Amino acid sequence: MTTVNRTIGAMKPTEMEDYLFDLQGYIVLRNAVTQDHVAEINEAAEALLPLEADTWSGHVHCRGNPPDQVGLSQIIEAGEPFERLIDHPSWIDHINRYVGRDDGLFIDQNWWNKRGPSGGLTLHSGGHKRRIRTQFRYHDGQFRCGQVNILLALNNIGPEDGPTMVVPGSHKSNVLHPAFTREDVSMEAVEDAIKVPLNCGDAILFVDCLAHGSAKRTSPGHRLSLLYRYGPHWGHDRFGFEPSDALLERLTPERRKIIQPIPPKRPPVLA
Ligand SMILES: O=C(O)CCC(=O)C(=O)O
Repeated sequence: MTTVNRTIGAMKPTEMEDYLFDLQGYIVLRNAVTQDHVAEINEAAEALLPLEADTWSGHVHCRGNPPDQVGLSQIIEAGEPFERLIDHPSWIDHINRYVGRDDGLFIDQNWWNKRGPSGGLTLHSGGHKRRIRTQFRYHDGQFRCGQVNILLALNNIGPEDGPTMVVPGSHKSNVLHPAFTREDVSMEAVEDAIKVPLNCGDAILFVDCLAHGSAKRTSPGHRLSLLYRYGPHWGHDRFGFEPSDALLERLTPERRKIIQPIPPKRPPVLA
């Protein structure tokens, strides 16, 4: 697998990254986030636990099957370490380029995920679906993708730790992957799906129409990751979550524009 090594900081997509993203539908950003920043993220997320499924801690919502499978939606509300990721210099130029700079950005889902043994995700997505929301598009020298995901590894995610798995190139497929027609769509059984192991602080950037999922974790302990899904500014939140007023007030103008690109337009409140 070709990956591009980088030092943390403002990084424009390289020609090779553009090539690989177009060809494979994903790239790996090594050392995207510092270990100190990762520690702050995990500490802030763990401080919200334990939570029962379908309960809230402030504006953060818990889903899954705690304590072993936990998804914290709207984790962006949990403090500055999450706000810093919105326009993180390790990927914001890539996101702008692959979503399409003229379109402006919106994050339509953000969550922190803790996954214990046997946790995994079956095969989903694939170019054949031709979904607009998650589409891959390149036209006249410009990428215009509907949803580009950053999945950040918050601990080491090796081959046995439930890594993300992808079918490289499947974002352009016209034909259904035969695995979709079988009952068992666990990723390990999907022909030509590959594991993408990540070290703590690495991120995989992928267009959501890439056929993907994740391997079952066979090692003890938990996989920790964070997912921000970026799309064009006219999108809306996948589950209907809305940013709190407090979050909107404390964000920088650049970050607020990505969290709420179009503020609601309402008549003035009369006294
Ligand atoms: O958790 C993973 O490794 C994959 C995430 C995923 O399937 C998704 O973003 O739809």
